[in-house]
Amino acid sequence: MNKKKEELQKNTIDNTKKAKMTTNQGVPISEDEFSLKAGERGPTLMEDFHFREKMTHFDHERIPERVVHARGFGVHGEFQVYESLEKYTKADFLTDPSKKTPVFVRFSTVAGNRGSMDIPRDVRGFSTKFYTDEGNYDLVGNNMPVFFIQDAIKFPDLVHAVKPEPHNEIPQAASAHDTFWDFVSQNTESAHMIMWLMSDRAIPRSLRMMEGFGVHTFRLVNKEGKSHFVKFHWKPKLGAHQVVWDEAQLINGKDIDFHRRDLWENIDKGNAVEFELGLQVIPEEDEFNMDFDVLDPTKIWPEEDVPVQLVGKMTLNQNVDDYFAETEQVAFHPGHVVPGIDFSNDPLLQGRLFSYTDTQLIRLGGPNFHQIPINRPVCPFANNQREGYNQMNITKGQTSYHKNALNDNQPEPASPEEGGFEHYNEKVEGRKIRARSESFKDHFSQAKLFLNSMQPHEKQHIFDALSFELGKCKSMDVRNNVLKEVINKIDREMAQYVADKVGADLPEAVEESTYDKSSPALSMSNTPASLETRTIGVMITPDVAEQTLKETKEKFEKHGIEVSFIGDKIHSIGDVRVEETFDTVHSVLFDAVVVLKGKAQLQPEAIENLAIAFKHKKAIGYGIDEGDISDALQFSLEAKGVTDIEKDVDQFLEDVKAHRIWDR
Ligand code: HDE
Repeated sequence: MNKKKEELQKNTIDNTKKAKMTTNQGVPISEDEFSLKAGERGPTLMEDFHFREKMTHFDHERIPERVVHARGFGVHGEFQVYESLEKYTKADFLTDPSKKTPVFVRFSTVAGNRGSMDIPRDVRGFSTKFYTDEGNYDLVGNNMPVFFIQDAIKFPDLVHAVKPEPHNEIPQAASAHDTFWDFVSQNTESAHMIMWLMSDRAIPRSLRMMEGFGVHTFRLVNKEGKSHFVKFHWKPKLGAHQVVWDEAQLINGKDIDFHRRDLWENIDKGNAVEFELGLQVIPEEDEFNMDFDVLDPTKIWPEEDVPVQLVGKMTLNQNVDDYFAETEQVAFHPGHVVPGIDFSNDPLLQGRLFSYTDTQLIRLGGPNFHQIPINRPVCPFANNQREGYNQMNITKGQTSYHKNALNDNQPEPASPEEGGFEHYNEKVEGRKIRARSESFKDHFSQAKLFLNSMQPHEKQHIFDALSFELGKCKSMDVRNNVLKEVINKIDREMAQYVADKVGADLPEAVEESTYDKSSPALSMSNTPASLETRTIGVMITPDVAEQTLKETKEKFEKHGIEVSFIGDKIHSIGDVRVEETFDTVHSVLFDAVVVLKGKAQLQPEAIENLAIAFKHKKAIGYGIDEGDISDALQFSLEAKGVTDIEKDVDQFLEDVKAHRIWDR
């Protein structure tokens, strides 16, 4: 148990243990079925304190959901740095390789409500709270390294545009509507982020299989006071993988909880979920050596120019005990930093530094939200901030001010040498001005860089996603504006394709971005691939032999693959359980499918599931005891990625590992 989990025990109540039911005042309850009435058929009495308490609590059980990132899922884990990073930072958790720092991570979608589906086309939040010995450090990032806007003052506008439209609250958890695309056409700084959002990064296969990014440029400051600019990355051990858009839409219907279930179950089974922390570091003196402004959050530092150094590993390994108490009440803030980590002047980051505490005040009901168990640091803390709603601490002493002579100035600030936080001593000078720096003006080069870096199938997915999204817009003006102001300026071929698809005007050829660099690290095709924790749905006819089932299971499970048998009903064949049917699952819920046929004919649902798996470019395996299936199927057994698993299971496994047969 890590230090934070241990600390949480103080507030953990185990109702699964034999416990007598009481009121919140601790009074034992003799009966919990009937309210207190004047006569069996009479009115309920006001004096029924048990009824009143139970109902009042229920009436007040909801708190406001987060204004963005409302739907989230949290897990515990720990982080360990590989080697001391003291040349860059004095942060204790980044300089002591023997230290295991507890973490709590909350993954989220951005636009949808708390009850929305797991795979809309959306950005994913990736927030990490490190409970360090020097206080909590929050890395509140996303699964995309850039953002839509360059200045925080535009955030309410962006969010109002992407959220359901205010007059009818349609659509839920989707950017495919007029107000969002209108915003994009009027705010072309979003061009680069739009490429990410239209790419497969926006529909991850699993929360365990996506990258994370701190987005902004931050600072690392070492003991000597020297500062480096830094970009933070999380690299998933399993690589970054996606589903396809048609599949995502089906999954959202078949299993709205697809991502959280995947994470919960994998952690529950003891499959460690691992991410490596990566740093891109440049010395402060190199601030002006890039062909963009390092303060601009719509720009990446191409990994080929500034390599990502992998400096530590985060292992997520424990589920929460109580979703509300932990995941819903956790309060992240990019301003929660520790000595050795500091901010840059990125105007988006600067605005975030205000917003996050402000939002917790309304969401968690007052200034003492840091005392909620999940938010409490694991190191000692002391100051003069007493009172306020929901004060949980009883602080001794007559004085609650500094300086004082009555209590010897306790609690006393620590000097930087003693570990006190010292803001980086940056020189700042300027006139007050509402303006954007000229150096933020280039909106299209890196959008083009991203497109240049895609494999053909990835590029096609972007074109198709744009066609879907603009096709959903009702306003012709919006479609035309996006094409003219954004798409056409990034890439002519993309403009031609989309204009044709959505019946919009093809804008006149303009000087599109001529940026010809590419960055292979941006393509998801270049991330690690693995068989571990992959899922295979094995569809069977009712007469398949027990032995065949056992052998098939064995064949896959030895590679860490999870096998589910899907039959006409839930039953046992010998010792083997057929736990799923076509009522309970679908091929979209698996990475790959296999069909095992005995004498009996394939069910129509199996044929349909296979066709959909084929369409979604999944590996398909088959094993036929008797007869033939080629006539029943809507694709050829000779097609790429369709394999007889009795003859060539290795080929099938290769295809599963490759995730999809993109060139089928
Ligand atoms: Fe957030 N963001 N954000 N954001 N954000 C919130 O804080 C905000 C931005 C991110 O799991 C809110 O506690 C502003 C960028 C994540 O609990 C709110 C701006 C990035 C989460 C807020 C941004 C993020 C939030 C809503 C523009 C990636 C979920 C609830 C200046 C680096 C945290 C809350 C969790 C949540 C404001 C832009 C990531 C309103 C004003 C850029 C992962 O405070």
